[in-house]
Amino acid sequence: MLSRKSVKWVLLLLVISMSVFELSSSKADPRWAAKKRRMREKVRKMFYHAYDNYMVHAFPHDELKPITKTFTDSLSELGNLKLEHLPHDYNGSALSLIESLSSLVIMGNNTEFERAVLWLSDNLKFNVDARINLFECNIRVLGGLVSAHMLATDSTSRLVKGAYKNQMLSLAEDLGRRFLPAFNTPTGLPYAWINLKYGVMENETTETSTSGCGSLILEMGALSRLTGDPRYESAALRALRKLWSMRSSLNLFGTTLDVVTGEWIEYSSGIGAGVDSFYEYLFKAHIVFGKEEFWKMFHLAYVAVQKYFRHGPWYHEADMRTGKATYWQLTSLQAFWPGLQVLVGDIAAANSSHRKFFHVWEKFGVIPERYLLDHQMLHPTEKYYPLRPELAESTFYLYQATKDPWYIEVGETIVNSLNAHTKVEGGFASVRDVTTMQLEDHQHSFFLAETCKYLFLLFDDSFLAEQNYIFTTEGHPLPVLSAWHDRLPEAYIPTNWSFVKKERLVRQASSMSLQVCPATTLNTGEHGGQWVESACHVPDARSDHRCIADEDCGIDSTTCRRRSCSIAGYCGPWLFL
Ligand code: DMJ
Repeated sequence: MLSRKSVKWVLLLLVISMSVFELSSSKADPRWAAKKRRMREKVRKMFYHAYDNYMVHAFPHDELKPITKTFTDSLSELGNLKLEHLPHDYNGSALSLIESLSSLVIMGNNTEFERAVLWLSDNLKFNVDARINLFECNIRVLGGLVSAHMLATDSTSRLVKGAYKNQMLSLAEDLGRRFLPAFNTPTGLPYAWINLKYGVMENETTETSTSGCGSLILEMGALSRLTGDPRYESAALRALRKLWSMRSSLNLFGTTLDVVTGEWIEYSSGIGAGVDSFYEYLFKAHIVFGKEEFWKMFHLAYVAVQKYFRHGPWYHEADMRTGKATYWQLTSLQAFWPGLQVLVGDIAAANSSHRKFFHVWEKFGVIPERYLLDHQMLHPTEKYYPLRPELAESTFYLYQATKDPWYIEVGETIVNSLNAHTKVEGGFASVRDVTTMQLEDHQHSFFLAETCKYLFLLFDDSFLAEQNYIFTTEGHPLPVLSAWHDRLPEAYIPTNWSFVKKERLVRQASSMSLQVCPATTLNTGEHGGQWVESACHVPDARSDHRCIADEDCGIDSTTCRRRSCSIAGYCGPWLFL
């Protein structure tokens, strides 16, 4: 099994591989550098086309309708498929502006960031009679505000002196307080819906999703750390622990459940809709809060996903009780998974799945919401593409880990498709049907929060130079702070990696050949320093490859994966191979 020690290695290797390629590959090549600059400017233009149109035609309402150049107050509609209990007197919460805050900072527009922060400080109110989806409001609004607060108060003096008096945090706290009644259930699992003014409504549905109650910990945890009020983190943690206790003997979860009885409703699940960010937050919470508990949960859950859902590079759904495959479907949300795998260090697996998702993008020009793998056809009612970010997100992570210029080309294809198929005079429109490219009058806020941000970061990651960040599931950066960790594991501290600096590093083959290990030229090589060796390679403790425990085995030089000790006592390939 992959031990705690192994994950340290995996993370260590990931960061090494990032630094290795930073020194050696496309960045150093002037043609790629010029292309990246050109593409960065293209993405910046896309962002401002979306943002400016929102500000002109929709602000302070929630989202832009780019075709009719009007607005929708969609915060109350998010996740509300049947559009039930819609408010009569709700005029929006400037959702797209909140979602744009961290993107503005990443693109270096501090003036607009400040303007937005000051406007929100004076005008945003949560005391509104609107029934909202806890998960959506948490990732978009609470996450947007908490992240903006941290960006406003870091050491870079982004805001004019004296202009900021923690208003984003006060707003976040006000919102967080309004979330708390949702957790008042016999199980501690929160209701999926809450009225911001009146709390949980009478006869409210008790059905929620796994991601709905399992991916609140980053935003609510950060809110507690920032305010000193432990209630937010405790509520999210209690819900997460309850959810964890509901796993099957195979360490699998369902997709929907009842918050009052604590029983599963839908036993089938995968890594897409209704579950995706649950896995993501187990791992990211481990990085942000340094808790061993999150790692242990993630590890077991990840192994179960790889065991029961994975079919080559594809992921299907399975019944949590039996592990038997249920639905063989590709969904566009699944495309985030390779990005998470990069963070974990499972880069070869990430690369092969990402490649498949990209092929689907190439085939249709964008990614359809659902594709039936067993029938090789589009789902009859889910042929849409609502400007989702997941493929761009994974492309960004894979480029960070490998610095392989192939991912720059992938990004270029994504940018070109978005401009060719979804750009209209009044912004960017969702695709209703990928077979006809007929458009729909909706620019989702995550286009500003995530799609444009990840594309920008793919071509220009200077924002990441001084500080480590974890991006929430909505793409809002939270700095990784040692003060938030119980104990910062030594392997995470870059100053301990002196051996990396000594070596002259060169780039290896393109990931098109599936060789994704960063390479290093060692001075001891037979051709005077030309011997190319993987920088991931850590030899086994004994040269005969015998072992007693996983710790005796090093890192495989071609897959960059931790080797494990077999029952027969030999170091072999890593568990996930
Ligand atoms: C975003 O709101 C978040 O990434 C969420 O976790 C699921 N996906 C949408 C965008 O596709």
